[in-house]
Amino acid sequence: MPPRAMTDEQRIFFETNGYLVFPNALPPDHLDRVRAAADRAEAAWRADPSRPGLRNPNLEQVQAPIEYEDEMLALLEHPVVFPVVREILGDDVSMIDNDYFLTPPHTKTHAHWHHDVGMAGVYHPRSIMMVKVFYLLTDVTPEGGGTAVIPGSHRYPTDFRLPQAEDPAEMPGHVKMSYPAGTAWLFNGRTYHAALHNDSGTIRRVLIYNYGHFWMKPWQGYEPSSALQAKAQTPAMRQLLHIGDAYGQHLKE
Ligand SMILES: O=C(O)CCC(=O)C(=O)O
Repeated sequence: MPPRAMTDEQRIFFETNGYLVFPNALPPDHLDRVRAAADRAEAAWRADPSRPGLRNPNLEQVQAPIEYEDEMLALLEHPVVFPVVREILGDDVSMIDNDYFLTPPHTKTHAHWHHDVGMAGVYHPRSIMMVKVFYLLTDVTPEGGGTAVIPGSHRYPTDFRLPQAEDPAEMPGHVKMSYPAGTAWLFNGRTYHAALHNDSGTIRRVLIYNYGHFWMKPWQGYEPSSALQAKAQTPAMRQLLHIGDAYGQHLKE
């Protein structure tokens, strides 16, 4: 059993709001390394249009960046953020999907209000099924195309009627996750969220790591390759990359 990762303040904030912010999760030297790796991944992705990911005017998606760069793979096990993800989800934590999103300047939203946990056939309104972590690689200003969340919406009943908003920024009660580069933040996958319009002149760059339980399959297109699995050096990384028996797998230390 590892030592508790979350402070009482974090536990109460997360339970109440459904999200949590980690200022300076990537200090300047780490941020430089991750940005350099992200640039290399982006260049490889642009050079080969057969590589997976959206190439839309309002979203460019380098799909599964952990397959491109060890620096991206290592972030799955971020020394501060991952222990918190594990504490929230439990010892059977695993990777569901991972992306590098680039939101071009002066573009409309690519994602209206939604939450991530809509699996049919499972009644799970109070279970935490997924936790999604965002690492900001650029400063995200309030008008810079960042994510917005509705605090506390992870507790909405499953039939909750969300107001319709043409512009996601018209949603009552939302908060904008605009923070400096190097910030990480996460949410309970049931928290309603949207991408806001990018009304700024700069690209938003963000890495997104989604975690669930080991018995859940990775999202299609994010199944770790055998080359990636061969890189797993720690029990946590093996579990994150879906190495093990489907049932009974959990971290012990
Ligand atoms: O680009 C964003 O900030 C929104 C991402 C999103 O909606 C998602 O990952 O489910």
